[in-house]
Amino acid sequence: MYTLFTGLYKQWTQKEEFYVIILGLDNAGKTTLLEKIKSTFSGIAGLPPEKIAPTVGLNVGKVDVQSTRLNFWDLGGQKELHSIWEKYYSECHAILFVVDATDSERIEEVKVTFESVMTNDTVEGVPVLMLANKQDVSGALSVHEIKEIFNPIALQLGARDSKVLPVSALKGDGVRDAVDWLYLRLQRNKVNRPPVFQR
Ligand code: G3D
Ligand code: MG
Repeated sequence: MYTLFTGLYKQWTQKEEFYVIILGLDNAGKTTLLEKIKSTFSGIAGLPPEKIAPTVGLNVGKVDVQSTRLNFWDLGGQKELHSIWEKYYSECHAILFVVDATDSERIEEVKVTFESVMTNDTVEGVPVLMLANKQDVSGALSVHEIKEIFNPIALQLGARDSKVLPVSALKGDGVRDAVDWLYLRLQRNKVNRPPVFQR
């Protein structure tokens, strides 16, 4: 009886947790996005943009969506740090890949980087959300244009969930939709990547 109750108690009080890694080149807007996700979902103001320094290590953010905890890991984008990304692949439940849609000069570099992430066996089956960031800037590449560029790579994604959404991490436009999309996909992919439970 005691074990039944403690079991039930655990079920009621434990929170499902998922880990989402935020990847992309340096300057894509990853840290700005993380701060916006935190302020959108916790109601507490995040760091103002002028206080955001280039990420050297790791920035983390926790937000609760319904009764689920989402932990975001913003990994530094500089090339030298890409080898660190791999260490997080096996533990992540989803990937947010941020693209600076105003920087068409670096699109080739983005493609190479995205492809190397996607072809890594450890992230097989993990839902991937690509964000076409900086949509507040006129002339930014649209979701349609980004899709055209990345379609050949998307074919390699196989049956996994993937999507491209427009956002402005700075203004917050599209940020809630992006996290909502992730939340649903994380739930749907539970059989492949079960959540962790922590009290
Ligand atoms: P990173 O963490 O991917 O390296 P940051 O990128 O979050 O540090 O952002 C890099 C620069 O892009 C910052 O500008 C930031 O304000 C800007 N930025 C991020 N998201 C957006 C966006 O949605 N719209 C616009 N217009 N700018 C954005 P600075 O000037 O501080 O380098
Ligand atoms: Mg950063």
